Amino acid sequence: MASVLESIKEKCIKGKRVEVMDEVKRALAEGIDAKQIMMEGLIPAMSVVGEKYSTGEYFLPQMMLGARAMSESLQMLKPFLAKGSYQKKGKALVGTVQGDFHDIGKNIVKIMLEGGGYEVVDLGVDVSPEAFVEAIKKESPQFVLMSALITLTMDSMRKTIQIMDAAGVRKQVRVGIGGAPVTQKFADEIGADFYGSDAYGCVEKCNQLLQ
Ligand code: B12
Repeated sequence: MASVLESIKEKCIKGKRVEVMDEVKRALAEGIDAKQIMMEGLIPAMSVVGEKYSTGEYFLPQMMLGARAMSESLQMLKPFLAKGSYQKKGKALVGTVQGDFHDIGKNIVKIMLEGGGYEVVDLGVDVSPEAFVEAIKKESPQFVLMSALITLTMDSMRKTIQIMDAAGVRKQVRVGIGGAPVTQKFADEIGADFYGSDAYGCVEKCNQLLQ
């Protein structure tokens, strides 16, 4: 019989939202850690959905069903993932860059940071470079964290750093970037302070930089 984590993955790939949520509840009731449910059930499902879309087996509606099952399950896991320290260590702005509407990864980064004791201001998706700059002036964060899932929108990260520089706010903050197509090489190229391949790594990098 398939394990509950395999079942979550399979049902999420098929976009069966209600069934995925039932299985997530079952996993929690069995005492499986929320982080494990996310890392071994939901996130791998999104990779398979992406592969199926790339090969033409899935079209946009199927990709949307998978994403909805993932997002709603994430909401359910949020209280378990974010139950960390409540003493705020610092403030971070998070946002998906201009032209890009993918927000699942950005939302996980936000939840993990909150669980790690950070105050997070979520700018949402399709955030213009100017909106990042305005928010830095208004919120005075220590970190600006940008997410991109589309190769073409990675260039918005470069533009955002350039506009932060021109507005004289670049040195006030540490800039972290991530998202599936982003790499350390790209982070070096555009002058970001760090790259993170996952949300846990992001919290660790922020902690290191605060020291
Ligand atoms: C779900 C999904 C969608 C959903 C998005 C729902 C939502 N609310 O986000 C929907 C169906 C709406 C969608 C739409 C589109 N999508 Co889409 N989508 C995906 C899919 C399948 C999964 C993405 C995802 O959520 N992954 C799971 C999360 C958890 O992973 P993640 O985002 O990478 O985040 C993790 C890390 O990267 C990291 N991280 C993320 N951000 C940050 C930030 C920082 C600072 C740090 C440190 C770390 C970090 O931490 C996260 C957790 O550990 C991917 C395939 C894939 N393999 O990525 C395609 C994919 C990204 N989409 C793609 C495309 C083309 C599109 C569309 C243009 C399709 C269309 N024709 O309309 C539109 C985009 C419109 C737009 N302008 O944004 C392509 C992009 C191709 C490319 N390389 O440019 C992909 C790769 C599919 C494919 N194989 O072709 N999509």
